[in-house]
Amino acid sequence: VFDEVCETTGVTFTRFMAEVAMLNPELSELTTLFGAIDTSCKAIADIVKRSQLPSSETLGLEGEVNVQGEDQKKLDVITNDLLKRALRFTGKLGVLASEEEDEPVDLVSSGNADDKLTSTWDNKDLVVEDTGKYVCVFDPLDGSSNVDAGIPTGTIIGIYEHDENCEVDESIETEDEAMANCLANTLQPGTKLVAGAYCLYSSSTFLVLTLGNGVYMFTLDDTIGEFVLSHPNVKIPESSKIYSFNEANIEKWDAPMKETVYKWRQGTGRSGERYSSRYIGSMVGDVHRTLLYGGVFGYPGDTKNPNGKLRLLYEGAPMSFIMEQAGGLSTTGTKRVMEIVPEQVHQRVPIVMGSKNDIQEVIDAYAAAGN
Ligand code: P6P
Repeated sequence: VFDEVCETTGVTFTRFMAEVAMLNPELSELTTLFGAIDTSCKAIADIVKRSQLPSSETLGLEGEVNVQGEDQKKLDVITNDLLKRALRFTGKLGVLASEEEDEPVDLVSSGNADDKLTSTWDNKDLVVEDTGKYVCVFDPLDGSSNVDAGIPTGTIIGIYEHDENCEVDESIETEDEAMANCLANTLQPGTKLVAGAYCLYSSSTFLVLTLGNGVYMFTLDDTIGEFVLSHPNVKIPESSKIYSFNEANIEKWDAPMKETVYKWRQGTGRSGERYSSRYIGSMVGDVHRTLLYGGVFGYPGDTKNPNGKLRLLYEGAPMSFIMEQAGGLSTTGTKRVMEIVPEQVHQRVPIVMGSKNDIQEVIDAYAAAGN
């Protein structure tokens, strides 16, 4: 998939994707989608950075509550529409189905970015864009509630190939059909992902992706306005001494998870090392640190929320794909996250991901407990 130019630090994301398309003509449509993602991440980074200025128009709440019962922020809606518009410009979109639309929006003929942008705020965090070849699911600004405090936030993206069992075509006449078609195309397990990516808006702006052949990390160079390859072929340390959870919930966790973290705290776990706790409360930031420094990030199930908090489709699966491609593991404790077939678009998944040896210790603890 790649040749040495793709391993050369400093190569721009644009050049990287051009090389991928040249070496893999069948991926040319995918690289076009990533052109839209590249542009979107730069634009969102700028919006987030400027969002706290007094002059900013993006402060505060939109005044609506989304389907999850959460107050949506202006930034959520702006970044959501920005990403949809950028994807639409690829000229590939088949059907955009939204609970907000009376009729399915057939974008193939219009391809016009000024046509009615749809807000999919009934599908909090999720936008289903059916392309001619690909289905994109994404969380446009994960952790957005942290922006006012200057805490890192991110965009998470998963790209699936079209499920051949539900082709998009002009014969789709009703919104129900379009939604059914989209849902069928969307409810694919992580093992079907062709690409997983995230953008991290933090001390630097990063674009991290996998196409199933390793993990490539780009850093935005503001002077040239391009993402440049800073970490080719990222591999997560096999062991580490960092765990990253919201420990306020620890008493409610599953026993194997709880006991493993107790051992890590006391230095009586498999490595005999005493671990440190690092938790940002913003998934993209926590996963990024875990990829680079090693360790374990997770949101386990607990007695109140047996499936934890994070969403399978557009948080758990794409991030698990990246983690596995970097040599890490991602589990519910008893199941590989990437193998779970979604039943609902917003279903949550208990998830623990990170360094291979540490995650194996968790998996073995669940197995020993008979789970
Ligand atoms: P808690 C942010 O709201 C988010 O969806 C993820 O980015 C983050 O990992 C998690 O929730 C934090 O949840 O319950 O620790 O605040």
